Amino acid sequence: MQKENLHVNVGDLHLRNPTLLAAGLMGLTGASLKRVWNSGAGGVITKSMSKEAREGYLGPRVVETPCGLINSMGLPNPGIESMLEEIKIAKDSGALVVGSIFGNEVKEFAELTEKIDKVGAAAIELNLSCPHAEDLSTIGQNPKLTKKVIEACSGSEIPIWVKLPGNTHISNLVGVTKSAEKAGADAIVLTNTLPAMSIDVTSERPILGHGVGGLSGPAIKPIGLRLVYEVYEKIDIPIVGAGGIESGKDMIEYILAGASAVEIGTGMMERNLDIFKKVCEEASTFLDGREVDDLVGSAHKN
Ligand code: RRO
Repeated sequence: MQKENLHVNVGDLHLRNPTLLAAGLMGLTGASLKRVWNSGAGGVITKSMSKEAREGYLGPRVVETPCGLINSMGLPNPGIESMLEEIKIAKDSGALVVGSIFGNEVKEFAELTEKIDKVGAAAIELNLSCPHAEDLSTIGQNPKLTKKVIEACSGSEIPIWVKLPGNTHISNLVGVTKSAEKAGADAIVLTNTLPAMSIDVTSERPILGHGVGGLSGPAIKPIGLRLVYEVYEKIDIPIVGAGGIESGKDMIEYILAGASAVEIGTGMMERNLDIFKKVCEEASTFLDGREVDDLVGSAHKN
């Protein structure tokens, strides 16, 4: 049962509650997307998809830290054509599906957008921020390139969300978000995982096969929160928050900072798939009858 006071809008897109499955976990098959939707998420985001299949990096691909995970998956996915079938399966179960994509060049983003649009996804998330994907990592740090990618995708009928990196100086990040807004983006997603690493003292080598990866989980919540807070004051399009959300209180903090909705990924390790329902129940108790929509950005009030 979805609580009425948790309904939110990210621009024109209505969500039954503010929790979304973050791109990366459980997002490769229709069955897993459907499972997360049936567990109570307000929407589910696919693993980032590319034109051609990718194997990903050599393992180990994930390492645990005291307050989060570091991953360097290497963007593994079976390619857009087979992912379209998975999206259809998830959609047929009633799920609200957001398609996350990345391209090797601007043209590829446009091609992928067209395909996601046609399959009936609710929105597209342009992943401009994988923290360990060489050239791809830097698109979201470059206002001109970000604008180019968004403009190339502007033929889309469905909203375009832009997932940006959190490891950019705030003045640059604000520049990128303004550029994205100008280019027609419908929402900004902050933040992807943050570049990090772990070293094994016995072998005296990095633990991850790729060396460096992206840190997620509670360690990055205060960083994500601050980015949402600072960017909220500078742009007029909605923000989707991501980074370390594990409880209703975490979600409310992001909403007060200025997020209209939040993405949850690593939190599933702690609280399993129940996390979406639990976060909603906890937030609803806290709201005590108030509408969550009314709290967006409230921390900015004098
Ligand atoms: O697949 C990955 O290694 C990955 C991606 Br695409 C991303 O956007 N963020 C991340 O932490 N890992």
